[in-house]
Amino acid sequence: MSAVTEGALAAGFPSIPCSEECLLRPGNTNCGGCGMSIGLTMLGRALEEAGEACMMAIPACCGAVTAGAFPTTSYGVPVVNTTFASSAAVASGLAAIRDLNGESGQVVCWAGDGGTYDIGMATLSAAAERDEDILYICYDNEIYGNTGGQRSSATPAGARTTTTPSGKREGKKDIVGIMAAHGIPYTATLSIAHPEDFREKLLRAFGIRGMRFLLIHSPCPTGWKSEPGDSVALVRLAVRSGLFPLLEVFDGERWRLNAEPDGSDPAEYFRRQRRFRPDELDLDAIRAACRARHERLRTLAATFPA
Ligand SMILES: Cc1ncc(C[n+]2csc(CCOP(=O)(O)OP(=O)(O)O)c2C)c(N)n1
Ligand code: SF4
Ligand SMILES: [Mg+2]
Repeated sequence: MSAVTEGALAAGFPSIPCSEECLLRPGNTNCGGCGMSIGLTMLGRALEEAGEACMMAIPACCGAVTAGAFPTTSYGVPVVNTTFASSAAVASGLAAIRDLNGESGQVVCWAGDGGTYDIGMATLSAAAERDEDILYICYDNEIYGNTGGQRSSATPAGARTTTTPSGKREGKKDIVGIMAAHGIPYTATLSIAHPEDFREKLLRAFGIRGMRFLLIHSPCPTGWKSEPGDSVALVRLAVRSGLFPLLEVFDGERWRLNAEPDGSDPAEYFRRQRRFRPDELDLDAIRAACRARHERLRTLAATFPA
């Protein structure tokens, strides 16, 4: 733990008001069009709106590099950089210290898909099982972005990465189903293309005690081989075509679907990213899978409503 973090912990939660000091400062080194940057900015605004202090635990990922070189930082809140495997455990410890000190505020674990779906899964599952009072947010760019774009278990089938040069064979792991199966108070998916829904879910999550898990679909122009200016349009298309459903699960039992596909063709989503070869994809099977997934979610939401 760094001297800065120790000092921040000793002094209690930060007194930095978000109105003067935003969570993600300008001038950071994130790529243009990075969905993570937009997600962090939206998180900062929601914290400001709710008047919530915040401390973050960030494992190895692009979000860790965002901080920059000590003693400067691009974050306006205290951050503990953790190993991949320990981020949810470190966040649990920060929450325990917060509670022992009688402090308030959000302990946010901000992690990539590699750190969530793969390497941090053991401590994430353990924190969920203990129902730790932390807000775990996974920004899912569907690759190990920071190390040049290797496949993770969040990489969709067909995507070319440095370790799947002919396209990944397996589909995405169902992380939402896995987290909901822990019975945690709140699980939700968010898109930076749906800012009102994004804001509402963050505010809802702040108001819930216990383990909360949010999954953000996070475009990565560098790894997706897409145009930076296309980032928001791409993830909007993912929601509209049914590739990335927006949903909430309460206590692992009650389901709510927040958006219906509008008939947009997933083919357009694949066409605009050079990580895919649309002619090699079975688009009819993908369309059918999207329809089937939404049918199942509609049934869950109707049978077990939130
Ligand atoms: C145990 C361990 N293995 C590998 C690395 C190297 N490493 C650092 S960041 C990273 C990629 C992280 O991917 P993800 O969690 O998806 O975040 P992203 O980089 O995409 O933002 C890797 C493999 C590491 N720091 N620790
Ligand atoms: S590599 Fe991707 S996730 Fe990382 S900073 Fe660049 S755009 Fe963002
Ligand atoms: Mg990633």
